[in-house]
Amino acid sequence: MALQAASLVSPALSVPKEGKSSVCLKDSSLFGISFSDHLKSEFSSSTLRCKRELNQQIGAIRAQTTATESPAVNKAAPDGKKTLRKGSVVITGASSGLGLATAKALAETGKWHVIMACRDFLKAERAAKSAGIAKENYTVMHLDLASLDSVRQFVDNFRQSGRPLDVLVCNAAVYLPTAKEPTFTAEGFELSVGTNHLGHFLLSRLLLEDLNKSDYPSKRLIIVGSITGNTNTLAGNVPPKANLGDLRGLAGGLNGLNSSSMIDGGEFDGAKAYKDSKVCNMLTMQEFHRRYHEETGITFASLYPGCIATTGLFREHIPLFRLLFPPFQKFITKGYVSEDEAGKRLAQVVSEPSLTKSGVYWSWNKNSASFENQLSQEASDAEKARKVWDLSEKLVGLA
Ligand code: LMG
Ligand code: NDP
Ligand code: PMR
Repeated sequence: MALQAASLVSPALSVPKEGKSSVCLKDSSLFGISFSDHLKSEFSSSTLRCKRELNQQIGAIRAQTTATESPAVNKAAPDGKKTLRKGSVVITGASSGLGLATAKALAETGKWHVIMACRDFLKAERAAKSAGIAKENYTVMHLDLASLDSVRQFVDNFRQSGRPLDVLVCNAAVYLPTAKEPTFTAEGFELSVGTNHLGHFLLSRLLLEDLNKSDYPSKRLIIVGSITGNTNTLAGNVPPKANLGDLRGLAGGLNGLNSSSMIDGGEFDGAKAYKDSKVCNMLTMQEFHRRYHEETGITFASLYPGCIATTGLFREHIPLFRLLFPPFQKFITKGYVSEDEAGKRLAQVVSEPSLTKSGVYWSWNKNSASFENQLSQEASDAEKARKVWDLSEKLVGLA
C-alpha cells in the first residue's frame, strides 16, 4: 500500500525541469477532478467598493508619510549604480520551523530586515540567536494570532516602529490532531481556524494598506498553504479530508455553542480543522489577488513548501507518529524536505525577482525548481472564496 502510494505520488510531484511553465494535466488530476481556473479575474461591486475605500485611506496616509520615508531605490550611489534599500519583511510564527528557517535564509542575504511576529517573545529571541541571525537583521515583535486585540495591537506597534512593510508572510499555524474537544481563541473561534485563518485574515487586511504604501519594487503578501488541504493529491485524500461544506459553522462563528466549531458544521475533528484552515488560507490568497492585484500591483501568493516532517507542527501528535512520520516521508512518499530547504523555498517566494506572478500556488519538484501548482476544486472555487471572505470579515469585525 505504501509503495503503491509512492508510485502514485511521483507523477503528482514530477514536473517539467524548468518549473516555470504550468503543470501538465497528468500532474494535477490524480483523482480525476477537474480544476477551475484559479487565476481568472472576477470583480464584484463589493470589490470595487473595497478598492475605493482602500485608495482613499492610502491616499491620506501617503500624504502624511512620503516626506519622511527613504526611497527604496537610491539613485546617488558612489559607483553610479542604483542601490536598493534593505527589504522589510514581517513573518508570523518565525520562532520555529519554516518561519525561522525563512527568516534565517532572508537575513543571511543581507538584503532583508526580518520582523519576527511571534507569540512568545523570549522563545523567538532565543531562536533567532541560536539560528545565528545577526542582530541588525531582525526585530522580534509580539503577535498572538489567537487574539484579534493582539493582532490590532501588533499593527499599531508595527506602524509606530516607522519601518516600511514590503512583504508580509502569513506562516504561523497550529495543528491539533489528537484533541478530542475543541479549544478556542480569545474571541471564541475554534483555535486552528481562528489562528491559522481568522487571525491572519485580520492581520493581512489591516496591513494591506501598509504594503500598498511601500515603494519597494516588488511588494508581496504570502500565505502558506499545504498539500493536505488539496484533495486533488494523495496526501489530501488521507482522512479526514478538508471540506468547507456550505460554511454554516463559519457563518455561526465556530464557537461550539450555538454553532458547530467546524466550518462545515460537523463534529469537531482537529486534523480536519487544520486542513480546512489551509483551504481558507489558499482561498484568501486568491480572493486578495482578484480584489487587489490589479489595483495595487501587490503580488499575492501561496505555496506548499514540501513536507517538513520534523517541525513543531506535530508537537501535539502521538510520540509514535512523531517517530515514524519523518522516515515515512523521507523513504516512502519522498515528500520530505529539511527545514533549511523549505526555508530557502519560502525565501524565494519572498524575494526572487522571477516569482512575481500573483494568484499563484507555488510548489517545488525534486530538483527544487519552483512551479505553479494546481489547487483542488474546492481550494480554487471563486464563489467559496468570496463567501469565506465575507463571513471572515464579519467575524473579525471588518464588516
Ligand atoms: C487520522 O488518521 C486520525 O484519525 C485523525 O485523528 C488525525 O490524527 C489524522 O491526519 C491526521 O489522522 C489518519 C490515518 C490515515 O493514518 C493512520 O492512522 C496511519 C498513520 C501512519 C503515519 C505514518 C507512519 C507510517 C509508518 C511507516 C513506517 C516508516 C518506516 C520508514 C522506514 C523506511 C525504510 C525504507 O489512514 C488512512 O489513510 C488509511 C490508510 C492507512 C494505511 C496505512 C498504511 C501504512 C503506511 C505505511 C506503512 C508502511 C510500512 C511498510 C514499510 C515497508 C517498507 C519497505
Ligand atoms: P511550527 O510549529 O514549527 O511553526 C509554527 C509557528 O507558528 C511557531 O512559531 C508558533 O509559535 C507559531 N504560532 C502558533 N500559534 C500562534 C499564535 N497564536 N500566534 C502567533 N504565532 C503562533 O510549524 P511549521 O514550521 O511546520 O509550520 C509553518 C507553516 O508551514 C504553517 O502554516 C503550516 O501549515 C505550514 N506547512 C507545514 C508543513 C510541514 O510539513 N511542517 C507542510 C505544509 C505547510 P511558537 O513557537 O510560539 O509555538
Ligand atoms: Mg501525509 C503521498 C505523499 C504524501 C505527502 C507529500 C504527504 C504530506 N503525505 C503523503 C502521504 C500520506 N500521508 C499517506 C499515504 C498517509 C497514510 C499512511 C499519510 C498519513 C498522514 C498523517 C496521519 N500524513 C500526514 C498525517 C498527519 O497528521 C499530517 C497532517 O495531515 O497534518 C495536517 C500529514 C502530512 N502529510 C503530508 C504533510 C505535508 C503533512 C503535514 C502537514 C501539513 O499539511 O501541513
